[in-house]
Amino acid sequence: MGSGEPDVDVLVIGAGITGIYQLYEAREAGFSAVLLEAGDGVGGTWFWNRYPGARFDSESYTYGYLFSRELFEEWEWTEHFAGQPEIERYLNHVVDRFDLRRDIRLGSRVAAATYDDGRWTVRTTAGDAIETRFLVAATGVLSVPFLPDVPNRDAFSGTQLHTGLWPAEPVELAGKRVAIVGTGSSGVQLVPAILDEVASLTVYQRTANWCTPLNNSPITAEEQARLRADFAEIKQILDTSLAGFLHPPGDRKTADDPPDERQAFYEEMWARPGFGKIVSHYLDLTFDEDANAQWCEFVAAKIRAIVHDPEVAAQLIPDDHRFGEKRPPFVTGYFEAFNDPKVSLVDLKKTPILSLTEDGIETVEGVRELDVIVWATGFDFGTGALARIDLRGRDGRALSEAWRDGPTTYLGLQTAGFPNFFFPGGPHAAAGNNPRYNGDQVDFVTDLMVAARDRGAAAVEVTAESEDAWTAMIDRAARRPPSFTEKSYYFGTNVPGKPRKYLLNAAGRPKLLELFAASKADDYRPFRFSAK
Ligand code: NA7
Repeated sequence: MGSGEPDVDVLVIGAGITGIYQLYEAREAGFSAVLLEAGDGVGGTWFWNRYPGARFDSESYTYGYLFSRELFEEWEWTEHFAGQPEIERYLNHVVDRFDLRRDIRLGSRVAAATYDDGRWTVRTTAGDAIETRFLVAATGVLSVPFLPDVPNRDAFSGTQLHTGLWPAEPVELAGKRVAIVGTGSSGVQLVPAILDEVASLTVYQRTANWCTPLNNSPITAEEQARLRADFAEIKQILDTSLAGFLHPPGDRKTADDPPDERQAFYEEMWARPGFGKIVSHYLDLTFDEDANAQWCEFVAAKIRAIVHDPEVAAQLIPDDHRFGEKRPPFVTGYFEAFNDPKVSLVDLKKTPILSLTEDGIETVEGVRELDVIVWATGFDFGTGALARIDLRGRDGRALSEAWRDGPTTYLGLQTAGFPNFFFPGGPHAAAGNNPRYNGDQVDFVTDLMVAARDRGAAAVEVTAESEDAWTAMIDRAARRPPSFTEKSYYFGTNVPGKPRKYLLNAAGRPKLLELFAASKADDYRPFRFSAK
């Protein structure tokens, strides 16, 4: 190793929304680039999560790319919150529109990557090796499905599926007795989507979630025209907003409205699309316990009004966390589904799963016979994908070793001791609408690679001091409201044995943008450029 030029300047891992953009940006910056993708198609999250009902809960036009006005104008999303098939079509369109496919190798899973002397040698599970100057892991935060350790998993003779690994070929659910384990964003989307076709549906719920309506609708021709005309303004708002949404921020606190106006405001929020009901809510919603409790009571009353059986309604109302303490799911017809006699709810806190049997799921109440079990049990969030690659930086140090107690990063995109290695969209980055801050990171990573090239430096690496400062700030900020709490998988809580470390960017997107700008203005002082 180390002699001659590497095979490529930039190797990107993962053809999700971040990786596709990174490939585009690397090429625009004049780098030779290749992208390795484990799946048989592009789309990342939107390739793998093809379960019925999978869809955006950010507005489609705020989630898609903004780097090309032509792309924005020519692609017509059909719904304010597009479904998975349309999203997958969009990402394929982008790849073709910008001629990216020639540099994408599908079915190519990266097993290992080793740094030495200003370059990375990347090895695939098929045994191929590629040398690259820069390595960008756009491997995502929700890309490694988590399966709970249930006794006798293999004893079940029916079909088992995970929402995050849904097969490309149609899954026969018609007339089947189906169980869904897990009631996070995926589970609650799936329930109403398959209700009509199945013979019975049993929902295994460990924790009830604060679900509120998505309020999706088709985009009218008039709205399409307005979106096109407003591109510059939309981009400006999205590029400067706190969390990457178009929704206007709230402007008053709960107590500023008298009780009757407050009820009217809550109704207005309930009718808002998607994250509008958080972004545009009372300012103290997630800061003030009493303000939060009042909204929770409003949502609970809605659930009681929708669900006919009071006992079932009570089970569907969270009793162990505030609104916003965990990532709130958005739903279409979820609570209504429980009025269908073929749907039943099992409370896993009262009746935990004991094991699988040949015929179904066994709890203390006996065996429920099933044909299909869907695990909607989430992901090894944040670090899962990187942990599964044998990454070795300077002196052969393994990333898994460096991150034994949780990730340490600078701006959620690089870690000391791993030169020329970047992970936009990874741990310590997430701050709202994913593609917006991931895109910010890709822009910065590309600038940094260009800066290294311009200086004739073979290696660029964040200093330990910069990394320590950012990581300490994340850990500190994670303890302050209105952050998610340790009940959230954002702390790794759902995966046994995982360090309890905050995996989002608790400082938010403005801080990220501020430090990108400061770093550039300061000649990239948080980084060290070197000959190897
Ligand atoms: P989530 O939000 O992590 O939800 C996973 C669900 O699975 C949740 O209800 C969990 O209950 C449940 N779960 C997890 N482990 C178990 C075990 N061991 N037994 C029973 N139930 C379990 O994943 P999703 O796929 O729904 O959503 C992921 C993201 O996609 C979401 O945040 C959005 O960004 C889109 P728990 O609440 O932990 O008690």
